[in-house]
Amino acid sequence: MVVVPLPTRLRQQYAEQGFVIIPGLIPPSSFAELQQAAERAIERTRKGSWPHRRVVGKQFPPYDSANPDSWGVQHVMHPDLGEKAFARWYTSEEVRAVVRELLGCEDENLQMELFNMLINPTEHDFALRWHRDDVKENATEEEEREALGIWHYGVQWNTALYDDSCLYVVPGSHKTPRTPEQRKHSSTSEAPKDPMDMPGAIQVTIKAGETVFYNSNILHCATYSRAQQRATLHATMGDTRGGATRARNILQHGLDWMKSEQFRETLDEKGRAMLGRLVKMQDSVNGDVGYSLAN
Ligand SMILES: O=C(O)CCC(=O)C(=O)O
Ligand SMILES: [Fe+2]
Repeated sequence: MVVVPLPTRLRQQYAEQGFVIIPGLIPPSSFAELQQAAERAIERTRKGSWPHRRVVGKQFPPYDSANPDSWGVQHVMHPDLGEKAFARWYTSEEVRAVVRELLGCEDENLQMELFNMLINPTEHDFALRWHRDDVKENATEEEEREALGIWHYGVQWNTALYDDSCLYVVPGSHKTPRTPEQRKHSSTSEAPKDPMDMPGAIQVTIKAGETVFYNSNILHCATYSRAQQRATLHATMGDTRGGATRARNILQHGLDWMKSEQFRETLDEKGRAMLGRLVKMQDSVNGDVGYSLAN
């Protein structure tokens, strides 16, 4: 019998299904610190004193501030937020080790990207339609195939600080264009009445402390109940071997602040190297990258 080592199985499952759930990414010694940092950031966001947020009514960037009810805190590593625990965790060996494994790369390829937090709105329920993060809903089958064919150079993840069942995915859909039936369920800007009407859909449940890593071009959607507490760390990391393939998807969130010396100073040596790779990518595309999806 051939015994496949665990890391390989993880990577295989990620490659085949487009997502994988793993426990223990937050060491017990960091859990309380992250939860407290999250609570402070959420409070500021809901009070309106943290301006970088995802608002009810806007599914994708650019977000505005028209609605005070928020479903996300943007840029949690921003030096103005003053919560160093976030960058410490994002650049930690625990996180980097899993990302290296899933991407099959080395530390020297890791590119710092997004780090946001997804939270429950408090006034309204909200939901995101079925989508792929960087493929438009009206893409032709050929355009979809082409986009999915190059989407190997980064990974996205949700790490739950409280139990979280908001996300739905269609396993395996990161590799293949939508079927005509799946296309019907993902062609408008409307969120679904019932996400489970999508052929192949499953609901993803992560317990506090668990992480779901996913290919952000897997077909997915999410529902947000104002009655269900959510504080889920939501991040991406890239692989420099992809060049600027992820530029639009990442830079559409507005990452100029990451070029500041003030931010750089909050990072350790590994973090600075990861940041340097992002800045290099940012400089290589110089200019307006547009938006992946329309609201
Ligand atoms: O809420 C989630 O877990 C998913 C969010 C999402 O799909 C997005 O921001 O594009
Ligand atoms: Fe998404």
